[in-house]
Amino acid sequence: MKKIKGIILLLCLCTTVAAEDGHDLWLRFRLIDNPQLLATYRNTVAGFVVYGNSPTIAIIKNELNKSLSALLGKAIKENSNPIPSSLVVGTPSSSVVISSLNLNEQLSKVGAEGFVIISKTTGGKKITVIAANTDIGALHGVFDFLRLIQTHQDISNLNKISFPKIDLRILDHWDNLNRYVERGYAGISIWDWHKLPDYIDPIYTEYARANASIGINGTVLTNVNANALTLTSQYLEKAAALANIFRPYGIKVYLTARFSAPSEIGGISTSDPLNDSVQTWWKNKVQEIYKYIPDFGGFLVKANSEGQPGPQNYGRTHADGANMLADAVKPYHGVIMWRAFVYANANNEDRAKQAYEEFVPLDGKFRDNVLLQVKNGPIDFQPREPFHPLFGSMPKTPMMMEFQLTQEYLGFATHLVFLPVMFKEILQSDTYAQGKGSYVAKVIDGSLDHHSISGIAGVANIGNDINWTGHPFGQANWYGFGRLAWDEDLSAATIAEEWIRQTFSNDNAFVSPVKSFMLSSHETLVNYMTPLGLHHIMGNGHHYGPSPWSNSFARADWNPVYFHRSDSMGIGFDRSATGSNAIEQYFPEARRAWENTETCDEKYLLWFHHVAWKHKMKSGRNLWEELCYKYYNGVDSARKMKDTWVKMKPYVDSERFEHVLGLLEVQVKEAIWWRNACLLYFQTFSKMPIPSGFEKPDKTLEYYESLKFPYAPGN
Ligand code: GCW
Repeated sequence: MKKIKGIILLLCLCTTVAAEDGHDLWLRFRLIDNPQLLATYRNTVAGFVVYGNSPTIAIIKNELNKSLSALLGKAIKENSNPIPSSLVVGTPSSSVVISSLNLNEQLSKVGAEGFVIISKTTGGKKITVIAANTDIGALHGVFDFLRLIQTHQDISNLNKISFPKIDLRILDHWDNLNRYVERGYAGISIWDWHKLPDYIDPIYTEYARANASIGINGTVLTNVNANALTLTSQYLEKAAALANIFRPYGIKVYLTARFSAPSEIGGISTSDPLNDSVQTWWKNKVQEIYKYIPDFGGFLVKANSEGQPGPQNYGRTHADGANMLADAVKPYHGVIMWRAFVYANANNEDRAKQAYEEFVPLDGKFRDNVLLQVKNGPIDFQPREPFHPLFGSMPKTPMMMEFQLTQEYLGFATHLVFLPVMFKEILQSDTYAQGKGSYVAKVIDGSLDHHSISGIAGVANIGNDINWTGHPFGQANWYGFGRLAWDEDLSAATIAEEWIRQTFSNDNAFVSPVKSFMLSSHETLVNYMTPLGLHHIMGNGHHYGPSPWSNSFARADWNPVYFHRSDSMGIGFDRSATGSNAIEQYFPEARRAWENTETCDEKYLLWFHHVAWKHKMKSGRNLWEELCYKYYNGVDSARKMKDTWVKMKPYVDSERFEHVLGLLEVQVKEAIWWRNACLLYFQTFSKMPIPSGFEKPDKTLEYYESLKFPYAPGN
C-alpha cells in the first residue's frame, strides 16, 4: 500500500509544475527544459572568470555560480583563467584579458552603468565576454546575459552594447516609518525600521538584487507625505544600514525631506528657506547625512501640496525652496527631486492647469542639481490621461517622469493590468515643443533640451507579501518600469514577453496568449472604469470602486462630479477654448488632435470636451451608446482574459495558477460593478436606455450608491 502511495505521489510530482509562491520574481533560473538548447548553452558556458576585487565582484561570482548552475543543471564554476567556452567578465582596468580585446570604442559609449557582451575568439579559445567600465556595469551585463539564457535566446554569437539613457532610475516608496504604505496593496513596508540597523532582514539584499537585475539605481525609502523624524540621527543610522546593503548593487538611497523639519526637529522658529539659520540647519543636516551615507543620492520633496508644508508657507516660491536644499547637497553631488504635483485649495482654476501655471514661470530659476518630478498626466495617475503639459514647456529645467506602479486608481493589487503599455503611450506622445518628434521620452532623457542630468521614478507597488506585489502580475509592472527606465525604446510587447518567459514559462502555447492579454489589459481596464477620457470618478478618499455620484468633499476638485460634469445636455470637462482652456497649455500641433469635438481623439474626448449625449461618434453610435459599448466591451475583455487564463492551467504551477484565477474572478466582478454603477448613474442624465442586446445591470443605482468601504486598504 505504502509503495503504491509512493508511486502515485511520484507521478503527481512528475506531471504537475512544482508549486511556487512567486517570491523568486523573474529571477527563478529553473533548469532549461529544452534539451537541444541546454546542450548548446552548456557548450558555450563551461565556466567563468571574473576579474576584479570588490563587493560587487563577489556578488557577480556568486550570482553566476548559482544561477548558471541552476539554469544548466550542472555546476558552473569559476576558473582562474579563461578556458575554452568561458564566460569572461571584467573591466579593462581589472583585466589584461579584457583590455587586450580592443573594446575601447564600444566601451566609450556605455558609461559607468552600461556593458558590452560579445562573443570572441582569443588565443584559439572561443569565449563570451561581458565587459564594462565599472564593476556595476559588469553586474548589469551579467543580469542581461542571464536574461538571454532564461528567455531561451541564442548566445552563440553575441555582439551587444547596452547603456541607460536616463541617469536616475528610481523607485519611490510611499512607506511610513510605522511600516504603513500609503496606497500600498501588498502588505506592509519591507523596511523594518524598528529592527534596523541591528537586524538586517535578508529581504533587503533580495530587493537590491531584483532592482539591479533590471537596472534600477536608486530608491527613495520614505513617503513624500514626509515625517521629519526620518532626518534624525536615530533614523539616519537605519537608512545607512540599508544604503550599505544596496551600494554594491549600484543602488543609491534617497530620502524625503519634510520642508518644516528645521522647526519640527531643529528647534528653529521658522523653516523659511531664505532665513540664514534655516539654511545653516539644512547644510549641517546634509553634512550629517553624508557622514552616515557617503553616496547619499539626495532628497525628494512634496511641498505645498495636499497639506504638506513648503516654501509658500513663508511667502517664498518653489524655486526658493528647492534651491536652498540644492545648495546644501551640491558639495556632495546630491540632487533635489522637487515634485510638481501641486494644486491649491483656494485656487478656483481647473486643477489640470495649476501645476503648469505654478512652475512654467520658474523655468531657469532652479539650480542645476534640481529635477522637477512630474506625474505622467495633469490630474493624478488616472487610468488614462493625456501627457502632462509641463513636458516640453520648461526647457531650462530637467524634468523627471513620475509613474505610479502601485495601482491606486487601477484596481489595487486585484486587477491585472500591464502598465508599460500606458507608460509607452505617454513616453511616445509628441509634445511638439521643438517641432515634430519632441517626444515626452526625449524631454525625460534630457536629449531634447540637452540636460546633463535626467531621471524617471516609479511609485513602488512593493510590500511584504510573499510575492512582493500582491498580484503575481504586479511584478510585471515593477519589472517593466525598470526595463523601460533603462531603455525607453523597448516595446511593451518585448518587455511582456521577457517577463513571461522568466516568470512563468518559455512554452509558446503559454507565452503568446498571456502576452496578448497583457498587452490589451490596459485598454480593457480603461474601458470598464473610465472610457472616452473620463477620469477621477472613483470612491472618495480610499479610491476603491466607482463613485461618480460623490460630491461630499468641501473641496470641489476632490469630487468626482467636478471631473465628469454630467448634466442633461451631456458629459465631460470642457477644457477647450470655450471652457477652462487647459488645452492652451499644450503646443499648437499637439493641441490640434484634441481641440475640436468633431476631430478629437476619442480616447480623450471627455477629458477635453463637454459633449452632447447624442453626439455622433466615429463608430456611428451616439455618445451614450458608445459609452455603453465601451463599458460592456471592457467587461467582456476582462471575462475573456479570465477564460484564457483558465486554459493556461497545464503550463503553470497550481499555486500561482489558482492565485491569478481567483484575482481574475474578482476583477471580472469589479469590472461589472464599475460598468453597472457608472452607466446607471450617467443614465440619470442621458435618459436613454442601455442598448438592447446588452445584459441588464442586476442591481439598482441606489444599491451601488449605498456601498461603503471604511477599511479599504492603502488610504
Ligand atoms: O494620488 C494622490 C494620492 C496620495 C498621494 C498624492 C501624491 C502621497 O491619493 O496618497 O500622496 O497623490 O502623489 O502626493
